[in-house]
Amino acid sequence: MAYTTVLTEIRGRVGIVTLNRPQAMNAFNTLMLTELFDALDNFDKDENVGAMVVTGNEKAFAAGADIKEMAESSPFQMITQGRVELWDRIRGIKKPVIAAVSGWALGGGCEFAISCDMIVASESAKFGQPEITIGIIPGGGGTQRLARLLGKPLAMEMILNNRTLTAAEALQFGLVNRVVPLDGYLDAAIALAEEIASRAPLAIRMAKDSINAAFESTLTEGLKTEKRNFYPLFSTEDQKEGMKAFIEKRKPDWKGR
Ligand code: CO8
Repeated sequence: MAYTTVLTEIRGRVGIVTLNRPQAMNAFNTLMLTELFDALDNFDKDENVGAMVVTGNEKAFAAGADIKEMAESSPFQMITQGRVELWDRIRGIKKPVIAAVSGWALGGGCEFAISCDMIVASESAKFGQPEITIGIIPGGGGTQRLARLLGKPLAMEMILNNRTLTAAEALQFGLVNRVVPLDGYLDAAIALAEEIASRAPLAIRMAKDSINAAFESTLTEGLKTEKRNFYPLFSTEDQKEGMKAFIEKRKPDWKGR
């Protein structure tokens, strides 16, 4: 597929999408968002892909929504053009998505990164929600996800007062999985994705769905979702193979069925 604002490649069983608007600090215009989610949807359907990595460049993961594109918009246009809804497409991706973040992850860039399933950051990564400085608030889920991930006081400070988190702070507060030197962050993200992609595909899918339920529901509802995802795995060849391989002291050969 020929995209103009993202680059795609498959390495091993990992689908990689690179945001590619360096002249605009990878700000998300409508085209880049559409191409990003089309690429992720295609990888999601591709049996040769087990996990995905989304990255930017060393200076910027993404500096948010494209301010120039929306500067003159009315509320009516913001609604009818469906730009805000585009961000929700990340919730439809069933395979694990890892954000490999270096440099700025601001506004929608931070919101997209925290919508992914895991984040591997370079030492230079910086996370922030500067919308308040341009007279708006986050619209891609930042108020909800940061409050859940970081708690109220820090989410308030980031969103109300443009507090930026360094990579070290993001690690300390549990926003990212690991911080890696600049020259290795992308390889580290791909290695993590490759490891996850080597595991039983259906169980990975059920695990992601179950963990996400923890952010959507009460404990009782979430536990029901976990059970709904747990029992059907006993009808898969991979469950039989996984347990047999354990007993026979060998590596399992996953079939994804
Ligand atoms: N939108 C459009 N262009 C941008 C953006 C952006 N978000 N960020 C940077 N650029 C452009 C600059 O305008 C500049 O272009 P030009 O060379 O034509 O002047 C180019 O990228 C390089 O940027 P700088 O010269 O500013 O580079 P610096 O290294 O000095 O600064 C920063 C880098 C700190 C990243 C700075 O560019 C900046 O602060 N950017 C804006 C960050 C921001 O406010 N983000 C929030 C945007 S709003 C948002 O994300 C809301 C999400 C809501 C989701 C739903 C919406 C539909």
